[in-house]
Amino acid sequence: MMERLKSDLKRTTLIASSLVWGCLLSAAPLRMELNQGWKFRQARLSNWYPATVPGVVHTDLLDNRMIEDPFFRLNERGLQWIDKEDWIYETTFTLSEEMDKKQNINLVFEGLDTYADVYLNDTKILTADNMFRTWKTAIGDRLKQGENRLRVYFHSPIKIDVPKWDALPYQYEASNDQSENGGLFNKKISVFARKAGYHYGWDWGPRLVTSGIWRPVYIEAWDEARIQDLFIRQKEVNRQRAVICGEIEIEADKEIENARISIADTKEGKELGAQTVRLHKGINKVEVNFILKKPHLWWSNGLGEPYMYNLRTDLVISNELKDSRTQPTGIRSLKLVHQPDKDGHTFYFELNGVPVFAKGANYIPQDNFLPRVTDERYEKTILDAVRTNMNMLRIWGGGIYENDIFYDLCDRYGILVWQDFMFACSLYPAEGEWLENVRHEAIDNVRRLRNHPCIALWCGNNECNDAWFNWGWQKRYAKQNPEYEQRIWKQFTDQYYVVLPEVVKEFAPESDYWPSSPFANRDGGSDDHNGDRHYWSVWHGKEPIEKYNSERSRFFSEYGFQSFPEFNSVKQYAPQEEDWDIYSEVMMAHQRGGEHANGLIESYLLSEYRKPKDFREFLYLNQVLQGDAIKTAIEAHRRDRPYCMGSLFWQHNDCWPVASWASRDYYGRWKAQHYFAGKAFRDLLVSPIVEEGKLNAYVVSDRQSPTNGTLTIRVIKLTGGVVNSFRKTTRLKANNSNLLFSIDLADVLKGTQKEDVVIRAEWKDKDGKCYENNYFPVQQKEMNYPETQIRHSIKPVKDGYEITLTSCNFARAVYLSIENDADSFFTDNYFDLLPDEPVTVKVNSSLSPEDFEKRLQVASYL
Ligand code: BMA
Repeated sequence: MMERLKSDLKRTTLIASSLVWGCLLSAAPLRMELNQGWKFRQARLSNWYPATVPGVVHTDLLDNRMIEDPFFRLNERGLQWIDKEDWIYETTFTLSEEMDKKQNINLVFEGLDTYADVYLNDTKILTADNMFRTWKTAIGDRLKQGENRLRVYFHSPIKIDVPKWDALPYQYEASNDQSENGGLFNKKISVFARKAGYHYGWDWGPRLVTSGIWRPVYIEAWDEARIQDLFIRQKEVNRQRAVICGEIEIEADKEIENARISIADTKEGKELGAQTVRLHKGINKVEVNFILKKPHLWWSNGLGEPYMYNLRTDLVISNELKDSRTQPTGIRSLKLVHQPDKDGHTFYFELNGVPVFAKGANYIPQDNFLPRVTDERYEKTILDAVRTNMNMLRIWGGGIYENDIFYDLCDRYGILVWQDFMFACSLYPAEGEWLENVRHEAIDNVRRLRNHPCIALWCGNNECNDAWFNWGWQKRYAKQNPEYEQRIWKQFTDQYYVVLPEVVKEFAPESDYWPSSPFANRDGGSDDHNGDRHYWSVWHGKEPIEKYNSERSRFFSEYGFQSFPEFNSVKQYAPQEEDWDIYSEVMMAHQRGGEHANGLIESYLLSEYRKPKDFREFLYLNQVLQGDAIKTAIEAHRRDRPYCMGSLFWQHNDCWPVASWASRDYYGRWKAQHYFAGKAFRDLLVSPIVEEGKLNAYVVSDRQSPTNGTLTIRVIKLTGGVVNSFRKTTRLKANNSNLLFSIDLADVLKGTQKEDVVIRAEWKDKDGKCYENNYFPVQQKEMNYPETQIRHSIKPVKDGYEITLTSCNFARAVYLSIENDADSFFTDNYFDLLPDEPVTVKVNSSLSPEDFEKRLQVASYL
């Protein structure tokens, strides 16, 4: 699958040309990857070592056994010297004869992290200072016959930026920069570098400030003319037609009389439009307009097929195919609806005219060492969103503009992307050269991503606006010196209200721009009637979990709750028995919220559950607690539609093994939360809750048409037997939160103690598809869970086993694991067993039946 995906996306040169034109054409642009023969060294020392490109210095040191695994136990601490050194990377290359003959030869770095001087045959050809930009330079007249030497000198980002900090009379806020862990005391210098913020540490991440050629580097060579850029602009899209303008940039090295540029749909094998133009030397902008009648629309996960067109653009000169580019794209209209209504302003996404309730999570980079994230890891990350019924991921501003593959996968699987620009929880020196650098970064990335149908929004930053108004930043500067306050605020407005929106408007005019997340109004903090909201009163604000039920927002773009990874994962980074305590030195090094965060977990846990008996049980219960919390929030947000139209929890993933708000740990293992979220995000949600003494049951439908079915409510004794039951057959309104049942809890319970029952709500579609949910009328520690015995039978099936479990009494949060086999994946886990109602789950495993039986462990909460 990945191979196919990759080849779909490659710029089609010779192969495509030969298919279309029946012969191989030597005129096409050529490309040579420079990923071989690299070596590296510490600039002031002399020994060279083999290097991997793309890569970063930390992983090269690791591969050469010069450092220990940075993620293991306390190793991060001993590696802080690396970012204070300069590093040199070097390779040699020889151009093929064919390439050598071309008129135009460029060297392209898709990413340099970060302060780099590039030398070709000892001449400096490039100076780079932004890891988010693409760096390209013409090298034709600097090439030698035979072997050429390419050298990249990386300056220490610390040595470059500390003097900038020292020179200022004021400091830029950077609340998550762990300068003290890097030995820099209070010098928070991350704001000066256009480099991923999380490299400098975050409240879930280590401080490992990398350097390196982190994305592909290659040489491209061409003659006469070539396609330089391509924008499939969707000017108007509806079910009847799509008005498309292909905006193509052709670079020519001379005047060319007759150049034909055409766009074809390769799936249909049909030309859609063409233009013949005269090309001038330099960049030529050409438009190819066409209309697609009754277009096959692109839909997000859950709403329909994410259909992708394959559009091929050909450049033909004198009957010769000069260049060809295939651009997969989805045709859709997608906009942010932000309009006044009786409560404030709406905030929702409308896809092809349909209001979409956004279900999903916030996404951070998958590793501190970005180039080692494989395509398989990317695919699993996106599929884990699809499998849990998400339709949106927010790429958060303290990381990176993701690799193409991320967006390709989101296109393919129907995951909408909320794209932050890379600024988070900080203030920046946004003026002069620095701001111009940002403008180029924005242009590079908006251009690169604008053909992806998944992109739903460009957002200025993460939390910078709220921090200014609500975290006391503005007041702090005003008190220090009003001139500082004014200067920084002007920089802020220039960046987020002028430069970034200008770039979006110019390069992706149909896309929406939102100044910050969260954001309500200019000149103020976020609120719950307008815009999006980051809700952290549960967790950071220590409010009880049930507060999720009453807090409102038009769109929750963040909320979250922490847990530790499961025991099998903990053993990978903290394998020694002395580590197995949440306050051990090693576990604390992998808890960046510090003792405060551990304290929060403990106090929430003890207010909901009874005290765990040991470390392992603590990890298990912490995960169930996190799952309960996020389930509560998602259900509340969905019940509140259409007032609320989005629920993105914090966070989908981790960048190293750590206690965090993540739903899946660094190794990709699902926490209880991910299972719970998957159920709470299904297209129908049945959600029972006691409100003002009444048991209410809502059925929330994200479907586009009404649904017929039956709601059943059962009050089930924990020891078996039904106390009371209700049934209602009805028609559910489409795209709506439907309150279907509301009866006094006392009448429902018929005198049975709350502690002795579980309330089971089920919705069954007319065609039999079932949705269920359990509701507990009191807190978990108050429940009278009876002792029970969980029986299971195991059946071998393809790629693993099927396990059927039954329990004579109710069993809460049944947890299945395989001792010392962390990679088995259970299709369901941490689920409840109703008395005598079997549940079957599948697990992938290559263990023998005997081994599997022996190592399978079944636990539940008592
Ligand atoms: C949010 C994020 C992150 C942070 C998280 C947890 O506000 O934007 O900056 O990691 O909270 O504190």
